[in-house]
Amino acid sequence: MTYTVGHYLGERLAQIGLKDHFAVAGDYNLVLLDQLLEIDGLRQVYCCNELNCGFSAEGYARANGAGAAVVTFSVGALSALNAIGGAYAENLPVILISGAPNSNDHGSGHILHHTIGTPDYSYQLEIAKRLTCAAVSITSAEDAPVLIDHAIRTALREKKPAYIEIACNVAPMPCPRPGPVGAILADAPSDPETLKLAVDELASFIAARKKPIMLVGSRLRAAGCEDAAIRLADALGCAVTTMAAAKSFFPEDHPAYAGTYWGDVSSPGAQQIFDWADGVLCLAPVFNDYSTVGWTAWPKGDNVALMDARHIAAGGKAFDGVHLRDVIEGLIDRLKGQPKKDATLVEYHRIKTPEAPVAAAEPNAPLVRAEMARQIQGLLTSDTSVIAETGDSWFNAIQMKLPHGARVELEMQWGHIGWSVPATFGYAVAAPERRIIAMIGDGSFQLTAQEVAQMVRLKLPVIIFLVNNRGYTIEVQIHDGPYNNIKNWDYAGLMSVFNAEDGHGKGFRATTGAEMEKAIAAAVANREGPTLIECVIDRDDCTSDLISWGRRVATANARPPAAR
Ligand code: DPX
Ligand code: MG
Repeated sequence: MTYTVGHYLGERLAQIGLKDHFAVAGDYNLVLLDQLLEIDGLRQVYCCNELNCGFSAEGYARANGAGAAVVTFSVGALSALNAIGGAYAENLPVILISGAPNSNDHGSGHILHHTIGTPDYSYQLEIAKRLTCAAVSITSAEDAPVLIDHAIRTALREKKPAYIEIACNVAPMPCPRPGPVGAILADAPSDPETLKLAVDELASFIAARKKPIMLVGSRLRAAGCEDAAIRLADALGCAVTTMAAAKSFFPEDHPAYAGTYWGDVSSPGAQQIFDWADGVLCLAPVFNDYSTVGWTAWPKGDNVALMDARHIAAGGKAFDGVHLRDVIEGLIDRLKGQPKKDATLVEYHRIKTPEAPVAAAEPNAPLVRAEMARQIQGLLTSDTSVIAETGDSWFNAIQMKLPHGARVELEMQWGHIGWSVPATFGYAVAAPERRIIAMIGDGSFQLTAQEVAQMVRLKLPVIIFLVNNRGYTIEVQIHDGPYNNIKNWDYAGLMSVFNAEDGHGKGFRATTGAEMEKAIAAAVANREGPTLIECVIDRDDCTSDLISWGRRVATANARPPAAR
């Protein structure tokens, strides 16, 4: 058998740990898909459309570390690029692979189908360059290995998406086999001198403070430092808060865990202890309008040390070219034998008011949000992953108490409604051993609903809580108008459409606590496919956090233009 460019790409994907890749067929990628099918241990998984294909790969990357989506030129790739923007925002190495025009057509003056109708096909590559950390176009087999390796290596290092387009006639061309995977995994080490200086600075930052606190940020996973953060917390002894988008990046059963710090919508006691601290170690944070609650809670100034994946800023100094994990290890080493700086943890336990468990609602009373959240909370186990969509599902998920090992996935930087359906599909493909729960609003679901059919196809026992509150409730709280009302669907009924003649998905509508409980029992028992539970609640029945946060974000959005 001739070894080809397509094989090279497929083998590299398998080498970096991909067992699956997501695809939508089109004539520019068919031959490439044939080549990829020939790679041992690499399954081809199909999606209903390219936006979903990109988000499926993004969800897969959340569970597996990296993902790949294969699409056709322009009509496919331009849709997938939205999800690639999301992967960039969310720090996930997703490789977008697009079939491309025949190499002989590039520069020929030919006008081709699926293009904008001009003979210049470079526009897709140009767009991809803005949304990825590496974008390459392969029009000859000779150049393929170096270009493929460059794109994949850069994505893995930067934890950002990359783009590879392959001319449709080049995919089956002969190509050498790839070498050891180490060639694309190897990373430049921290600069030892800078590392020492950065650790010195952070050690004196801590030494000069009596009440330090840690803040775990949403880039911590991408920095590969979740375990290191736990050891740093143990070494310091202080309280640890997490940012909303970093939910589950620090174990909530850890004795130092002090809840979600999110300005006015922090979990009980977290804002008070954060404000009481005299120094904050921010681990890989992202401070945007959402995470700072409309710029009202933005930790900055002399008492803040920023510890990013490759960059440290503390005490008015900046250090580049160091890996966060090396910095943390160095710091832990310095803290050895020193008394614990546990003031914030001690104080947190003093001020925290014990939360009363939510009482079960009257079983036959109309379903309310609090009862819905209570029942979902009851489903969480140490092998559960909750994928929570933009909307009040964010706030419901952030308020959950996570048992050790439970994970929450949020897309708070990109915030594309509809993300969670394909992302849940991709996540479930990557982690079939976990209990996977999706929480999705009705408005969001309408964007990407068809991907539930792929969960049916692959018999994935995902549980979807579809919140039917008849509209865009988060938008209602920020700024209401007729555009926030949506056409109602028979969401539970959709499952029979997706099942068709051979599926085993189940759909239920819950209008009371008792109905929801019954539906959950059936969902847990259904191992042959997804179960969608449509939870019917009132249009204004949302978390109080959403109302407070929404008001602050709306105020930030409404700032008038500055005078010139
Ligand atoms: C929009 C949002 O029903 O959830 O809990 O009812 O709000 P809630 P739904 O899924 O509604 C979501 C809706 C319309 N955001 O409230 S958050 C604007 C928006 C976006 N992404 C895309 N288009 C519009 N975030 C792709
Ligand atoms: Mg809604």
